[in-house]
Parts: sequence; structure tokens; C-alpha cells
Amino acid sequence: MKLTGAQIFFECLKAEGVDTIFGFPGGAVIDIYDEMPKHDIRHVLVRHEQGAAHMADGYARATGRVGVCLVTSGPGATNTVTGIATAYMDSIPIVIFTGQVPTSLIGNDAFQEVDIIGISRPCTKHNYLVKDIADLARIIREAFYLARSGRPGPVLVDLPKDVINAKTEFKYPKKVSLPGYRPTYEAHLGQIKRAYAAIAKAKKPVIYAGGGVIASSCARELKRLAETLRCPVTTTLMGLGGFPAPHDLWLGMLGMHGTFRANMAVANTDLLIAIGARFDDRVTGKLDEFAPRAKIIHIDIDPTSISKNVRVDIPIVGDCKDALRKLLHVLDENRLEGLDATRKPWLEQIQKWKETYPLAYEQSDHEIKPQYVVEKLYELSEGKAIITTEVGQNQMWAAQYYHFSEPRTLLTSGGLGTMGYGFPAAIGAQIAFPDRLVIDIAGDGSIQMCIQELITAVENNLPVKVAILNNQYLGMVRQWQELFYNKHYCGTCIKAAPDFVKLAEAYGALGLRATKPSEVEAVIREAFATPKTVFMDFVVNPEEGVYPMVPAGKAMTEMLLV
Ligand SMILES: Cc1ncc(C[n+]2csc(CCOP(=O)(O)OP(=O)(O)O)c2C)c(N)n1
Repeated sequence: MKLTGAQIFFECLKAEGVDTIFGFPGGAVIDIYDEMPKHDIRHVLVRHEQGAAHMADGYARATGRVGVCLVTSGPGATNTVTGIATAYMDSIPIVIFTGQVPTSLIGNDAFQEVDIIGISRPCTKHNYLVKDIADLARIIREAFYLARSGRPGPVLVDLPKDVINAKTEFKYPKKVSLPGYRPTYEAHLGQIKRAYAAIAKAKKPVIYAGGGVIASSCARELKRLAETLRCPVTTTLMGLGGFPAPHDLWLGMLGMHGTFRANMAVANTDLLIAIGARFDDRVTGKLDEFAPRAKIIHIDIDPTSISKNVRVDIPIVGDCKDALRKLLHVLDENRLEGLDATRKPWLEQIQKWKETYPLAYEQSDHEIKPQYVVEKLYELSEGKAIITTEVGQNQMWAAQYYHFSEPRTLLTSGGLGTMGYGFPAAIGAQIAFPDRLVIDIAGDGSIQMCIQELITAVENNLPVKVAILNNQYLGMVRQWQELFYNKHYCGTCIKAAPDFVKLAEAYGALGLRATKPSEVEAVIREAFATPKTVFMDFVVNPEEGVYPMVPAGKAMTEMLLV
């Protein structure tokens, strides 16, 4: 029996095990929407297509599965671009379906026509324009395969209206054949042995882990490696949760707002073991002075990321989990004796750095410190929440003061740094895990960027909590202006703001406010106890800064500490 393109679309999604689509309709996809009620799939109607992309992304980060969104052509498609680029920079698997004008009108400046293939090319792992219904099932199969395999990423499929309405026999391809695309999963044993030899010689090793550890689900192997080697571990923002924060080998995050001891450890290490991390500038600072004394081992599934920013001595291309398992196997067979004694001076040095400059802030009893709010969120959620963040100071305080212990519990826009990401991502995560506590730690600027999704949360009865660290500034930019632009605060004061409590109420959510430190705990407790969407407006000290801070382009040892 022949099926329409719209029917085939749903059969393919079923074959891929998709249970949820985040979407927004329009003329170009109306036939897909017409077909939708006949299928057992949850559609979450967003209020802006950027929200759909971020929700699919949040769903993907929280679950490890592919997130899916569906939007119309033209403005529907362009509205997703920020969300696509966000997923691309952090290697998150999503598939974006966009409607397109009929193939006969492509290139005619037709109504709501846009070249989304051209627009999205630099920020997708791959994209497809389906020109013939005969290709539809194969392309959807490939799109999901590409999104989740190798280094994951967003894949866009553009669906012209005539293709959606055409008919053909449906057959879902069993296999994907993409000559030239063969991700290397298996780490080379010869390189693993070279890594072992370097490890055996090292006196001051450091493990630097990134988002690849989360993507390849190898947190357990990472912990075993650190413990076997008595080797301290730091992670990037994307790697938080990949190593348990309470662990005695934990250094904290490194980089621009990393801990003093993590940055000092990297500056002084003789062997840096990079695992699924990409040496981005927020981590390295001034490249010449990054880990200047270290041999570098780099494990990564993406060969193009090796020696891209920093010269690597021992490259290991492959899945992090496979590489770590092999390395652990070699270590089991060739035990390094006397490690406790060998590591002692190094671990003592690190302990000294920790004691000299611990992560700290000045407490106050009359104004709320944003760090205090994050600490309280951590304490009262017992560290068990899924945290999403917006971008800015709020994001860094969340990274510093919510001590992540499990993978996939921090969803944050690391690479692109997208304000407006956190709230829709929290919605995506809450849809995936209705019974978990999901909290968006937000700035008063960022929350306004996708605030329209409040009604999506309310409509779907999602108990998402939003903790707004309301400092009446675009705080992170204000901090740069304070430190590097002579306190010339231009364009960063956002005192003109909505009343977030009334706004929450207007949408049918609960709004709560705390203006004094003594009110913080009660607000959080009430929010957690309320099975609805809640906005918590914490009126915090407007002048608080995020420290430590390495000025952009400086060496990681040049930290400003207060
Ligand atoms: C979409 C977008 N626009 C601009 C920026 C630049 N930017 C980075 S942090 C920041 C300030 C964020 O302010 P707010 O959300 O209030 O958070 P705070 O830093 O005060 O915690 C800005 C404007 C960005 N990251 N994303």
C-alpha cells in the first residue's frame, strides 16, 4: 500500500522510537499536522520555534536520546537557527524537520521560502533537502543515524510540501550506507600503550575531561581511571557531572571561571590526559602558556579536534569509553606500584592551593548573595535535581556552587553561550523525566529571552522551577565593564523589568519572591513542594561578581581572585 510523505514521516519516527516532537505549525507542514493525531506521539506545542530547538536539545541532553523538532518553512525555520547552533557547538543529537515550499517553487522567492539548507550548513552536522518522496525514508533514517553516531550533532531535514503530499511504498531501510562516513569507535591499542608509558613516567598528572565523557557514558570508567592512577580530575563546564564533585580527587572546573587549584594544577602538570574535551579558549586562555610543561594525551572521537588548538603528543581517536576501558585493562595487567607515595607531593601541593584560595564568597545577612541561593538549591534538592542554566553569571555560579555528581544533571549552553537556553531546555528535560526535580538557574536578562515558553510549561502541567538571580543587570557583561571598561556601564542596566511574580501568575504559574537572605530557604521549600511551574524571583546583590576570573586572552595562572 502506498503512503503519503506525511504518513511515512510518522512511520519513520515510530521506527526510531521517537515519543515526543517539539513543534509549531504553519502552511508548509500543515499536512504533517493533519496526520499527527492518528499516531501515538506526543506533540509539545511551543510558542516560538527557538524554544522547540532548545527543548529538543534539553530532552536529548537529559536522556542521551535524539531530540526532535518540527517547524514550518521560512520564519519557522530561521527561528530555530540559534537552537541548532547551540546544539552544534555542544555536540548534541537533535533532528530538526523544517517545512519547505513545493519543489517547483524553490528559488522563486515564494511565500515563506528561505534557503534553510544554506543557512544551517555551518551549524549542522549534516542537512538534507528531500526532493523526491522515494528518498524520504532513507533520509530520515540517515538523519537519526548521523545525529547520534560518532561525534553527535544536529541534523536538519527540509521537507517540501509536494514531497509531503506525494505517495510511495513505505520501506524503512534496515541499514545505513554512507560511504566516507565511518566514525572510529575503537581506540588504537598501540596508542593506548604509548599513553600508558607516559602515565607510568608522570609525577604530576591531571585528567581534563569534557562533554565527550557525558556523550559516551563513561563516567564510571573515568572514576576508575582517576582512582587507579591517584590522578586529580578537572572538567570543563560541559563535563560537569562526569566526575563526582565530592570526590577527594576532584579539582573543580577549570578555565576562565575555574577554581584556583584546577588552573594551577593544569599550569604545573607534567601530563595532561584530555578526555572528550576540545581545548576551547575559555579553558586554555593564552595558548602559549596553557599546560606549558605537559605532555598531552588526547582521547576524542573526532579526529579533526585533535591538535586543532593545542599540539597533542599522544592522540587517541575513538570513543572515550572504549579508550578508557582499554587503558584500564593495560593498567590492570601492568600495575603501577607505589602510586600513593609517588603522588603524595603532588596531591599535597593541590591541597595547599585549595586551602589558599578556596571557592568562596562573602556572606551577607541583609542582602541575598546569588551564590547563597545556588548553595541552598543544592542543599534542599540534595544534589539530585536536573539543573539547566541560562548564560552569564548565573551559569557560572551554578557551575561553581551546585556540586554535580551525576552525568546529564547539568544542561547548559557551553559552546555558543545562548541566553534563553535554560528555560526551554528545562521544559524538554521535564517532559522526558516528569517525576524529577528540574530547575532552571536564570538571570533576569536571560529569562526574558524565551519567557513565552512559560505557557508551554503551564499547558503541559510541568513542575519546572525557575530560580531567577535577579541582579537588575546583564550581570556578566556588567562585570566585564566594571573590570575592563572603567565601570562604563552601557546597555547593561535592566532595572526596567517585568514583575516576575505577577508575570508567573498571569500565565497560570506560581510566582514567589525573596528579598532577604532569611526568606530564601522558605521560597525554595515552597517551590519544591508545589507541583506546578514556579518562578522564584531572588532579588540579589546587583554588584556581585564571579570569581576567580581569568581575563580573556590571559594565562590561566593570571586569575583575579576577588
Ligand atoms: C543571546 C545572547 N545575547 C547576548 C549574549 C551576551 N551575554 C553574555 S552574558 C550576558 C548577560 C546575561 O545577563 P543575565 O541573564 O541577567 O544574567 P547574569 O549575568 O546577570 O547572571 C550577555 C548579554 C549572550 N550570551 N546570548
